[in-house]
Amino acid sequence: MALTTNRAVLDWIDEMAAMTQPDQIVWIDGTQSQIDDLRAQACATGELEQLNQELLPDCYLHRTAVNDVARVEDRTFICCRKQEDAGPTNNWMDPQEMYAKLKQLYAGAMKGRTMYVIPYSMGVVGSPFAKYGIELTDSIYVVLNMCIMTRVGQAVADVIGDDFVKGLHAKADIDPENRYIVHFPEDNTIMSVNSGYGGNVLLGKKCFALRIASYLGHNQGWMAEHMLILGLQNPQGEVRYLGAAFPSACGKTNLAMLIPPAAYKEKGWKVWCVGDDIAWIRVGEDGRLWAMNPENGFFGVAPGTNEKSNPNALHTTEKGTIFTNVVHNLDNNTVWWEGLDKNPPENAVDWKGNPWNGKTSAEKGAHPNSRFTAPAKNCPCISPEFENPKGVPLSAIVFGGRRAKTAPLVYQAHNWQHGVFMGSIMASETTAAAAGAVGVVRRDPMAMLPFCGYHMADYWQHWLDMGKAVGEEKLPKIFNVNWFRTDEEGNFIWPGFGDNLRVLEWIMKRAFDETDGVETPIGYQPRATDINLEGLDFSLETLEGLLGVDVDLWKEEVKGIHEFYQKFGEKVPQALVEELDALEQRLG
Ligand code: SAT
Ligand code: MN
Repeated sequence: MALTTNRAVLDWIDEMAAMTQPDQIVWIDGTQSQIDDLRAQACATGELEQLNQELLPDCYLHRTAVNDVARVEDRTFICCRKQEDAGPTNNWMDPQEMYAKLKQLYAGAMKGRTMYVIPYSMGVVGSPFAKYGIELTDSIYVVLNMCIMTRVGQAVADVIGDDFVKGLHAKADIDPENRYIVHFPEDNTIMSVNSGYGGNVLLGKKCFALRIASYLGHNQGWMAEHMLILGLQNPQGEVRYLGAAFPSACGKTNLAMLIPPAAYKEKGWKVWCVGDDIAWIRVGEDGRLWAMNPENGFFGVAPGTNEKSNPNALHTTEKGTIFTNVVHNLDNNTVWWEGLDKNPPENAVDWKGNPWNGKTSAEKGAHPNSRFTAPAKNCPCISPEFENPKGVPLSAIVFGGRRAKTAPLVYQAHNWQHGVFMGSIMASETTAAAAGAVGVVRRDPMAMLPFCGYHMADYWQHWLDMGKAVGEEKLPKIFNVNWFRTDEEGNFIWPGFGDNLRVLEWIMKRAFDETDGVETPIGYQPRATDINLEGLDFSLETLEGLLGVDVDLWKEEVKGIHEFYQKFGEKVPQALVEELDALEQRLG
């Protein structure tokens, strides 16, 4: 039974069904009995495996096809009418041409299968800042993941209007040669085919909440950003919020759920998680920037998550969680991944579905981009503001990436314009979150390179315009961090994880003018003695090294930025060109 009588919705579903020809159509109301039923069906076909219900209640395991384990940026398209609106960093094809191509791939793709209709909301249902979508999919795995990651069901169908985001997903043959993740921003439409992997198929996430939403935000005066949101509670009990943009698999989930080092915890410091991946940012009634998390769960990287690195994430995954491409421990029917503990199972199945012995196998058991999909409400440090439709006011924005050299532990922008420049020149080593080489430094402005739904230079201008609209007084202060500097042997120098709070403390003090900063060629920095090292075995000298700005490396960096900006030609905002010139001058 359809959950709505909305003609626009029903007509579109009819059209998609005529093309894909499913045997039946099932509406997803998100009720427990329906979810139980779908889980049972998926277990019967092997799509899911039920895990130990005593140790991991309501938890399931899924393995994707071996060729389908990450986002595919080279097969991701922004199809707007004019190519120049997509810009040089997006793949583009003429919308009519792309629709025609996809039509062939979707033709009869759901024959013998069920089409599930998922009405979902990004944001709290009914709130003025929520946006609605419908995803059609022939995958139960997608349905169950969407039921964790978004708000699904009748309540959404009741409020959905004509301007919903249309999303069509068909697994088809999981053929990598015919895999397409396509966005038609001018039509509010997303089409995904031949994949079953998270970022390619959970269409509410990167496709809607970043690519389509960034396009909408540009037109409507708000922002969709690849940012975690956290609240930092100080010993006075005051909670101050920041948003932080890091590329995929660079520790957003870990930072968002950080547990303070013992010396901080005793004094009353605490981190509250509002979101770990996506922030929608608007100008609030008080004229400040407010950020809300449109998602309802976490799609986090499993490897490296452990009792020490992120106990909150680990506890979040103890119930109601779907694990994808991790190790299946057959002795107790639980899961394992590299970096969980030092005790890999011997009687296990690896992410490819092959027998695996953690003691003797030379190969990794879990895929480096293996994931958990876990409900936000499970998180022990979920913010009391998580369900607040307006979100939280931002006092700071933090950019960061993985850089073995060049970028210091932390520095602060002179002002908003300089901060936008800092975001635009972000660079990071690539990770397993996307198909392709890992560990190559590439420019990833605001961590949005794979997610910006329009021309990147227009996006930078939008940041500058938002700054103008708000005014310097009320704007969050902008910072850059790098937890990933390495020594000669390639070891990380900074301990990271909970100790990152030591840097966040300085950031918040600066945001509230409670400490001074030292002027350097790239921005304001703390003195080594300004970072509290209490309870940490870390020398001031090493910290000085981490804060150091190597002028020669930075001159090289400037050359790279010039080259990068050239890609965008005349479109680079003049303000950013001026910032680059000023940086060059300060470096001498
Ligand atoms: O695979 S996702 O795009 O959902 C996660 C990520 O790469 O950030
Ligand atoms: Mn992400």
